[in-house]
Amino acid sequence: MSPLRFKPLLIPLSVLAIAGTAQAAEWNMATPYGDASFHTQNIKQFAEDVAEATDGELRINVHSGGSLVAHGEIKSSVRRGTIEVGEVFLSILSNEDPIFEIDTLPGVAGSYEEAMTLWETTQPMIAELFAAEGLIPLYAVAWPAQGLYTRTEITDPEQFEGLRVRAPNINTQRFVQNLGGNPTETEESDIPTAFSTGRVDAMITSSATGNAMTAWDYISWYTDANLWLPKNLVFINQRAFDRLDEATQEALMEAAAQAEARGWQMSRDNNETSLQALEENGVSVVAPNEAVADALQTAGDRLFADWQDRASEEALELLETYRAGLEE
Ligand code: PCA
Repeated sequence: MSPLRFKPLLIPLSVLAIAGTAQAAEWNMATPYGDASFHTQNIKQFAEDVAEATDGELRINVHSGGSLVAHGEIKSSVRRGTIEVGEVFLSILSNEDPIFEIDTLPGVAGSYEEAMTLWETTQPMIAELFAAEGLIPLYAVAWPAQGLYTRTEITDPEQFEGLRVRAPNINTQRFVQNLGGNPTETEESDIPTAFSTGRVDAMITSSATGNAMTAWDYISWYTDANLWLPKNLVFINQRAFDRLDEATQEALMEAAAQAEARGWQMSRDNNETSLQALEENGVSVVAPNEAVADALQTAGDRLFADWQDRASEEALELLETYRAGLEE
């Protein structure tokens, strides 16, 4: 093939100047949750929206379910720039700062409205902590409220004694301990194995994850305890962002804002359909009785007191601001 076949077009300099430095970019994104998760479905839609809004100038390849990077490595991989975009369960970062687990505390935000207000209040501090590491949060979406999945009905707090409970983060593990149980931290994708190998008897998670992980294969009861609504956070590498031209940056941010709004609605809808799916598949969905509710409350109060001891002044102030906002 003649090298002259692709003659460069003669483009006037003035046009080149207008075109700026735009260069198509291809980004990789790692997520911890599988394709059955509404978070992943929302992320895939987000990637499609970005490609469309930028005419393919920015393409995001989504690697779901920890297939590219394990959950615990996602944040550091985005920080290093090995990948450009990541999603994490925000509260797994609690060892870095207790602000990250403010959404896994009982009695703080028990509805979608409150969870959203909590996010709006804490977002600036979270963004600042991320910025210090060269990261930019794009958006966050809450999971449905967390509850307890068990093989038998929980009617008496004594049943928590020694119960081996799967938990998705450290705070939930502490909560299980406060109840008298034995917690194990397990990734969502490892839930079926944890049950089938007899490592756990129960789990704390949402209706959404129970449904996505076909909980009816290993448990029969879901105590819908409305514990808290924890969030996933999607974030990017700042340097990768800086390399984009302004129009692409704007399109990305616009798609992120849409993904946040869409994701919260998906979470509400998914909660409804998941509770239905659980029941249709033979899981009894029940509210805790008074004695169990009291035990959950006591365990929660302890968890909250411990958190207050660890939290920074700034985090405690934000909690106050949040609470004052709810009273308005
Ligand atoms: N599902 C995820 C995080 C919280 C949730 O509802 C999990 O259980 O791992």
